[in-house]
Amino acid sequence: MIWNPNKECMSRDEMTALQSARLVKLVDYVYHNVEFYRNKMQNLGLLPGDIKSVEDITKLPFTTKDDLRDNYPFGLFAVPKTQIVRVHASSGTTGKATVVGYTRRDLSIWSECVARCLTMAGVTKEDIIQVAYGYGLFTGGLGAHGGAEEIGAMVVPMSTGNSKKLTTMMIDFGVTAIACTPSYLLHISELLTEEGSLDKLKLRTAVCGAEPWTDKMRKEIETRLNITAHDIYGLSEVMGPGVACDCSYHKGLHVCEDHFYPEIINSATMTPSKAGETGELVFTTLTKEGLPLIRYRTKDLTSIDYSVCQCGRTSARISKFKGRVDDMLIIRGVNVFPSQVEAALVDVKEVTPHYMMIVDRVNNLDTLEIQVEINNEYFTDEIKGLEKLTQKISHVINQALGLNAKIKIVEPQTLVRSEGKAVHVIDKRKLY
Ligand code: DLL
Repeated sequence: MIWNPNKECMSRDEMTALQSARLVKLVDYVYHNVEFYRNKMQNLGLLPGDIKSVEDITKLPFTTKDDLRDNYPFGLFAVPKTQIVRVHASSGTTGKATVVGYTRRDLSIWSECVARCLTMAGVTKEDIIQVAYGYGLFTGGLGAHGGAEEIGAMVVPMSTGNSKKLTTMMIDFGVTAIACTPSYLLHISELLTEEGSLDKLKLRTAVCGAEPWTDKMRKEIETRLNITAHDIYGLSEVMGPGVACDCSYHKGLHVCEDHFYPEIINSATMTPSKAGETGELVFTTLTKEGLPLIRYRTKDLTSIDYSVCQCGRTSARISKFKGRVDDMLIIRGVNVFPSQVEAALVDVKEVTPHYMMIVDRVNNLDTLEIQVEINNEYFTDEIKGLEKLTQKISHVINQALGLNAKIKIVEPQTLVRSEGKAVHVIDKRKLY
């Protein structure tokens, strides 16, 4: 088991050799099993034999979220549906989800990667771990769950939505580890303080991710709860949580490089960035069977450090994320694109496509208000049936985003028109 903390780490040369061997196999696999990649490679005049090592990776085409959307739902799967044992899905840019399929082997590798991350956070089979990421199509809940079971910890599959029950069980069960978003953990810390139960807490460690957070926020969580907190990264298209995680030195997130080959590119020129430079993170999945991806553009901005970590691990480390290349927002752990709101509003005849999303953080929980302009035809001195219309839009938005938003209908011509690129988002959240 590679995640065993006593296992010796590979040298850089050994890792590169393993990655090259796996890449060669992968390219042959996608060429023969995924029409999309076969076509792309043929258009570039590439044959599988042209890729001999990771040094040749730049010859290969990129893959984007749009490619997944255009091949919705299962068009990029490399195996027949009978070999897929689970699917997860994440928001697409304009409403259609991106669907990810896993074979039994994919699930087993996923659990191992998460297990490595939990091990970095000090989780062992002695722990009782609450998984408070959402279970369902989102990869957080079931992903963290699989890794915790792999380690043999006692898993409490809380999911999200009932904080009172979570704090009660945390105390009653003597929970020692938790996996959830960092903002939610801050919220939980406030609840525990209000309840006066901090001194009954057995919690030691937390594995937080799915949204950006800073070292300052980590220290705040650690101080409030008297625990250590670790940053876990992942994205559904590539796998889910467990692609990378930080160790107790918190000097970047160790990438599970034997399964996910990282590159940093300059997204303006689409060329590799210089060593240590910040750019867009790109992953090639080296071992996935269900939905293998070649040079998938994550849109996340970071840099890579290949030096050996103080913890002794030799795996490449990505720095904490510095933002995104696109306009994706993460609200309560849910990925939201403004274009999804626009696409949903087009179907509501009573309103115009002018809207403004106001994102804030109250008591460490994200809030979303969407202001929508009523259509002139439906506007009189008082907007008729305002309550009903608000409910209708709330429903449409909830269906589109998978998230509740407060809807505020405003008079025609109220929202600011932009002369340049339209501004649809005011994000008041402060990442401290
Ligand atoms: O958020 C998977 C996940 C679940 C990761 C639980 C960690 C814990 P998606 O919903 O597809 O998957 O969202 C992926 O979320 O491209 C980043 O922009 C952002 N993200 C994920 N983890 C982190 C992190 C899951 N630790 C997108 N720091 C990614 C900053 C993160 N951003």
